[in-house]
Amino acid sequence: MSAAENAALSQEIVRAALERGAHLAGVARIDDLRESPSHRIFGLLEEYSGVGSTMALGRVHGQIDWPDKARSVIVIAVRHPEEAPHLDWWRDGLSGGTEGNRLLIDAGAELAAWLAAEHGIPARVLPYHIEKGGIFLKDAAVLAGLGCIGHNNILVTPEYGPRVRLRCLAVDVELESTGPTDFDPCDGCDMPCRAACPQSAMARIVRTQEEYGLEDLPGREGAYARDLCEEQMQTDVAGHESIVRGDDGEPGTLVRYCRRCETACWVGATPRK
Ligand code: B12
Ligand code: SF4
Ligand code: SF4
Repeated sequence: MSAAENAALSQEIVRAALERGAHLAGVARIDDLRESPSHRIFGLLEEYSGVGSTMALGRVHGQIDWPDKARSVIVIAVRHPEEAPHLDWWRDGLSGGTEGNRLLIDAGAELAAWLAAEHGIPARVLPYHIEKGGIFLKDAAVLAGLGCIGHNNILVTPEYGPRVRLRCLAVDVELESTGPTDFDPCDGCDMPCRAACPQSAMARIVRTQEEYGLEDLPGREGAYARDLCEEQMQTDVAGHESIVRGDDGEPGTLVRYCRRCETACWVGATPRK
């Protein structure tokens, strides 16, 4: 495939993803991802077993299971606007955990079917959890040109700000990358995202360039304290709502995790009426 054909294929894939329910999409190269900040720093950080992680036997700290033979990932994003908060709520008995995750899983499956049928390219939707073979999705999204990492330590997109959730599909074909972009709304912003945090998780520098040998640190300059954020997640778990599970009618829980650093960002916010 010539370089021009390759670039055209990436653009065609992005269009196909948007037609299948994704609100944003892009392509990143696995070789670039391997060198990206989260993948580089992961093994250097203290081990983490809180919310967002899962048990997997026999794993080594810092282990990433790069998908076999994969050369590129397709990143898809679904928006989670504030006026649809239910998209983000974790319900027992809901396949995918949240309604937003279901939309991502369905869009990913449809895109994989299209890639196989139209181009004979097998694609695998990667798991969410790193421990189950997932990769760091924010880095993939930045490299695919969807946006940048903000002072709130999450992906900020020009269209929807940080109010998106992400998934990746791995393909064995080396596709032209669609990013990165030089979009940077944080430059000069007075950081309402940080002020909104109930745990002051980004109030001071907790990691330094000297310590990690990396310029791109959590919260950009090392200001994101994962342990404080995790404390809020545990508070949110404790404050769950009791529900009846949709799948088997058994008692279950609904958890609304904190997302104040996300919703306080002005970028892509839906104008209030
Ligand atoms: C474990 C996890 C958590 C844990 C630990 C978080 C952590 N950051 O360590 C907890 C439960 C605390 C958590 C909290 C939240 N999470 Co979370 N989490 C994850 C998960 C599963 C892995 C993330 C992780 O461990 N990162 C590891 C460490 C190494 O990196 P990091 O601290 O995130 O910082 C890195 C980046 O900032 C990046 N970086 C910094 N500068 C630059 C520059 C460039 C160029 C690049 C490429 C990268 C880069 O490199 C840093 C390392 O230096 C991902 C899903 C996934 N598979 O990726 C979702 C994910 C990151 N979470 C997400 C969200 C939304 C949240 C919350 C808002 C809670 C919520 N309601 O969902 C908060 C936000 C906290 C915050 N401000 O960062 C979304 C982010 C969406 C977005 N817009 O970016 C993800 C992608 C899941 C999804 N469904 O899409 N999360
Ligand atoms: S509010 Fe948004 S634009 Fe401003 S610093 Fe925070 S993430 Fe960046
Ligand atoms: S998710 Fe909540 S606790 Fe965690 S950093 Fe954002 S505002 Fe702070």
